[in-house]
Amino acid sequence: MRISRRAFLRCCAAASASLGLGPEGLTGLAEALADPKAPSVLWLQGSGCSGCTISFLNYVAPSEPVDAADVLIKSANLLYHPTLSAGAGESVVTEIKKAGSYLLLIEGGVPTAFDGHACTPWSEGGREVTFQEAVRTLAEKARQVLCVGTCAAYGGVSAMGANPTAVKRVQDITGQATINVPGCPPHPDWIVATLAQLLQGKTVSVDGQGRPVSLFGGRRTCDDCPFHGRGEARTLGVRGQCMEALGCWGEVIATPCPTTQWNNRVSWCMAAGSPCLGCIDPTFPGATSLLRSRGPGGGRGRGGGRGRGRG
Ligand code: FSX
Repeated sequence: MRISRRAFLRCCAAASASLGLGPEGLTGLAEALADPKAPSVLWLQGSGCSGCTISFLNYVAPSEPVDAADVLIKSANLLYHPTLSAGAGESVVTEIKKAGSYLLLIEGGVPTAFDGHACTPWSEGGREVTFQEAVRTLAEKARQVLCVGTCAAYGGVSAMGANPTAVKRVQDITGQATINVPGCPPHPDWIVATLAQLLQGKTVSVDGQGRPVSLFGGRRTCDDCPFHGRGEARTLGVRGQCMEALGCWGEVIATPCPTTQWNNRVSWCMAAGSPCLGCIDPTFPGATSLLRSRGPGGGRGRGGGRGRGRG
């Protein structure tokens, strides 16, 4: 089944509409994709749980394209994705080296201990290429680097605690600012909406943490939460009540989660009886330690538990 550009545009339109981007956000995308010089998409995976890819693959729609693989493989000129691509090894490296203009999507943090050999995506002529080397080399030629998920953007769970492989965020490796679509994992609509803008060659307006303002610069999550002000949950798993006393991050961060929801708009954290853990925040998951240290009703400050080092 081949997906038409028209179908891809419908997918992007749905994602953009759900994010409040409006149809103007897609203006010119058809022309951009029809341009033979349109950038390819190259996706790399480093230190993470692959949940970012799984989340992306969870994109489902009632009409074509029915899933994210259709979007990437058949509509967006996917050059390589470690999970989706059939090719691997030296043949892939050859194709990657031939790439002209491409967008580099990176999922997962970058291990730097052991000269980077804790993560080796491929070999070249019998030599192991580290993820660190691949990121640095390919980012130099990329039209834009897009970090998919909190691990790539800020280190995330991959860089927490003892961090024996010395995982760093992508920006620390490339020395260049990245566009960050955080979340552990990020919502598939967030990835598609940002990718659509980049494919059009548009400038993505970002905040001080590299996050698209169109996604993360709006109202506090709390403001659109249907449970805000409805009772006060004192234990995890209680549904339909405000989670503020449990350390919910909804009052200090802005995400479209209440409106986009998750798993094809079936549910989201608060509806499932969990406070927002702040997974789009650069301090995540250190921030969630607040839940353990404070316990139920343990105050609403956001001072302690933050500022985890980033190597
Ligand atoms: Fe990290 Fe991606 Fe969290 Fe997992 O690979 S952002 S651990 S959901 O999936 O990088």
